[in-house]
Amino acid sequence: MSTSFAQGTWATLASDSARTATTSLPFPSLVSPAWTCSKDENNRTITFVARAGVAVGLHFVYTTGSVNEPGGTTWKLFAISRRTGAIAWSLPIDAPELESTVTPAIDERGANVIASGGSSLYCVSLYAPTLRWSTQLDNPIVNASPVIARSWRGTGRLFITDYDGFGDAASLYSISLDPPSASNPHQPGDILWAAPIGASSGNSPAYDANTDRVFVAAVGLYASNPGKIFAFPAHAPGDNTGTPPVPLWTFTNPTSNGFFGSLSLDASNDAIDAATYGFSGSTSSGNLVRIRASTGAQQWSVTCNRSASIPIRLPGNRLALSTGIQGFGSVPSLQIFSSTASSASLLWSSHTRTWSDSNHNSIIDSGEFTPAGGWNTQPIYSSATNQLAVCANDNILRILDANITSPASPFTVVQSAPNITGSPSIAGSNLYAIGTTGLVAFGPAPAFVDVNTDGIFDIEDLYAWEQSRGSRDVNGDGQINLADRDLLTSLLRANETQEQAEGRR
Ligand SMILES: [Ca+2]
Ligand SMILES: [Ca+2]
Ligand SMILES: [Ca+2]
Repeated sequence: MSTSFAQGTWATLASDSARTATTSLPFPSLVSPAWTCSKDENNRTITFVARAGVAVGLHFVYTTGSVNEPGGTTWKLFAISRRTGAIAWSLPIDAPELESTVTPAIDERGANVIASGGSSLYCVSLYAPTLRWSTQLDNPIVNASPVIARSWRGTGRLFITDYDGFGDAASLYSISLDPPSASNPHQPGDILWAAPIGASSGNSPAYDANTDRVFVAAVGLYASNPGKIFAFPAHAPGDNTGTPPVPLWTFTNPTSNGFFGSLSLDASNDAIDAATYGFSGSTSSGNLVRIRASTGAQQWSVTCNRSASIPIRLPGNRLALSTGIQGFGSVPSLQIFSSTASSASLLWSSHTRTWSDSNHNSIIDSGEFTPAGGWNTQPIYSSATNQLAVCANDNILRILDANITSPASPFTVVQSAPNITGSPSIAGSNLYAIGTTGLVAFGPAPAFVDVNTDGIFDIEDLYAWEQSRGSRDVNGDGQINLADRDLLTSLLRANETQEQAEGRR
């Protein structure tokens, strides 16, 4: 087999449909990037969305960005070669609204990637710039990433929320993914239903395949009213009639704060964790809740620094939460909480642990502490090394020792990389993140495709494929078909782009 499958993938925001933001793999060395992608196929500079995340397939990194072309600014979904950092292909999309930071989602079964721009979703082949479908929602998609729902219970579905941050007209959408069949009258991309969820901004849904439930948080009816969390059945009798299902349960936040982010699901412990963003009140304006996934019953609520980031489960009944903003009485901070079945408490905050009051005014001023985290960045936990990778507003990605068990536990930076702005993704031995100079990759380049097994990757591999010689299952799905040829062609294009770029230097 010519293709290595140890290279791994990162399919969606926070890694998986439960939004665990956890990897079983160690982080790579951050000493120097393997490559930085900053130019498109025409050597024009790409502007990526600074705080966005990226999806990673076996061969390509998927993310959106803009390019200044002679006719104006064009937004595109880019597929970037994991081996070389060169653009393999791109596809135009609508411009995102409100500097939306959306992470694309990979549907492995359908071999597609789903991106968003404006009010539209775009479903594109993983291997070539082939648009499978696009669907327009009622409102723009802002900071919300889709979740792919696949289980034995029915056909594939995608769930996404649209934006109405301070009104009451946002919805959770159920969208069909699979081709029509005897039991499925819908075309891929059809909206099956749109369930009203009030005000919504940045609320990425999560999915549990065992119970076939979709969970989504929301801002609340208006910004000064409590946030909500809803559970919906992913497949319901009314799906073919366009009637949205009634929520299985609705949780109402005990404070007046709303949820502006996603939630994490721990199905084995029947738990959902989510944090709110409170607009006033220093570093204690938000709250972190744990509720039962089965009933929506609250287990506990604890005060936290404001956040739209997803809480991360750590060993020893602890949670990590990226919080805060520089200003408005808040500061960027990584917070660690400890919990029991019925209560939780703040154990540690990076801003207080690293604070030195150098001007002796008893106020935590900018520059007196080490920033780690922030309300709009998503850290990753590595269970292999017990470390957290977290970005901050100083554009430094830090890997921290997560062995934080008491207020006295040190703030230990194991390694760091400068000029990183976006939420990191881990795939195999690689870490990818958007930075100030482009998309950056760390770790060794993944294995290359070698159809004719001569030890190099070039046009001869395409000739071999056309002549039915060699290892032709390029995408490793067990079948040999045009998807393999598409992928091979895209990989060759990225190789050529790379060689041209090197020739220009
Ligand atoms: Ca001070
Ligand atoms: Ca070859
Ligand atoms: Ca194949």
